[in-house]
Amino acid sequence: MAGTLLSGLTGLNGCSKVEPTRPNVLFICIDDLNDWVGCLDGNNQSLTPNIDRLAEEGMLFTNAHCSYPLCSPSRISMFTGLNPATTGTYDNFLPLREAAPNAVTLMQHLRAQGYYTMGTGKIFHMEKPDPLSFNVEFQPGFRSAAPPNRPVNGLNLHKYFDWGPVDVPDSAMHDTAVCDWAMQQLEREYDSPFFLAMGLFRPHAPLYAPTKYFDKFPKETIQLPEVIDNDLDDVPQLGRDMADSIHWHQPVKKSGEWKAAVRAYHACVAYADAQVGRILDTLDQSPHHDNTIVVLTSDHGWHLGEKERWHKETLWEEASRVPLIFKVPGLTQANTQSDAPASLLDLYPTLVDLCDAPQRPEIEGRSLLPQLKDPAAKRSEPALITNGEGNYALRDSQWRYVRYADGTEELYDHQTDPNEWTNLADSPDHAATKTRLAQWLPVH
Ligand SMILES: [Ca+2]
Ligand SMILES: [Ca+2]
Repeated sequence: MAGTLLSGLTGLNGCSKVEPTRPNVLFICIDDLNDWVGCLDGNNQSLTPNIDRLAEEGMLFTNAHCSYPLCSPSRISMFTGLNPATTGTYDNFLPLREAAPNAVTLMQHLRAQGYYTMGTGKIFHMEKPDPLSFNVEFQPGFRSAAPPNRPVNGLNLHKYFDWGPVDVPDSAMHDTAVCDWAMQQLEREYDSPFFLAMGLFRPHAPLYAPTKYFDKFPKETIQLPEVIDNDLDDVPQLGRDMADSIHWHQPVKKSGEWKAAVRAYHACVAYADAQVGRILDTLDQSPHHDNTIVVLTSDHGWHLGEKERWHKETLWEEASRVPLIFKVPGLTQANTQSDAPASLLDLYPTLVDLCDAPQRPEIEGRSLLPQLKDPAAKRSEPALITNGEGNYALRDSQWRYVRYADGTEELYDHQTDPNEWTNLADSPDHAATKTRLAQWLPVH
């Protein structure tokens, strides 16, 4: 990789000694953001001008997936480069250093290579600090303002499962303070390359955001996600159990709150996008703008009623697909896209390549450098998604293949069925496709 990002340094006395300048990294991780962003095709009412701008300036991976559709397992996997099945991380309760005591996180590895590493907001679950990863961490020490008289939606299903506007300025929001701190770090000078991770909590529930973001989405214009009746009829029992692990869909439907929830999700995404705009503007005006890689992603998606599901933790597209954008000065071309399958597991080896650090042998992801160099570069390896022990999905350019722990299956053809409505797993016509994909399942 050496040589691409490089601005050379001219030595003293006219002697031209060219030394590679390792790039900085600004890593933006948004919580529970699915494909409802303008630059992807998840929902055409999304308002995300700043995320879209980053996609226009860099490369967008249109078929990127988390390795686990839940906060902590996804983040542990992303930052250790290890599959959830390798570390046995299947819930939000096992912290990083218990799940993987010997793991060297991406930040820890870059730090050992001379990077100055900084983190703010939600990087690991519950904003748990990790002094081995970061030279410095900052948390604002307050939670976002919430509306009075909760639950606003009247449902009383869970304290987080609520939505509505809050009549406060952006400064009353936790993510605004996180972004303020990250912006201050970009305005400083450094003696070494830096890695700055900023974790935004919205659009994680509760779906509260300042009123002005709700005002962008007039109630009467809101469209519900496209769903069909009886979609779960051709889904194996373990999949139906995942969809119904929390019984929220019928109460949402009966209460008439579905549109309000969709509106609130859009509003929270728009609020997060505004923070992305602030940090990108700050980077553009900073001394680091020519030599800073920007990566933006989410830890997993979110269902808003598709497959009668709310929340995450399923093996379907809504829970696994995430935005993934790279802007790499001197490497990525503006406004390019890759439709090769990509996994958040790939971020570790990709950033190691881009930062000219040595790869670590235990890492299970695969570098996306071929795609960053050539957006048309193909990749036969599908993205692997785990949800609970022994339950997997594989997603390639055309197919989603799901195999549950009891051997039951689903197969969806995204060329003809982007909503994953028709399970083709029992069709003999597709036996070869299943066999080809199944070779990528983890071996126990
Ligand atoms: Ca999350
Ligand atoms: Ca179906």
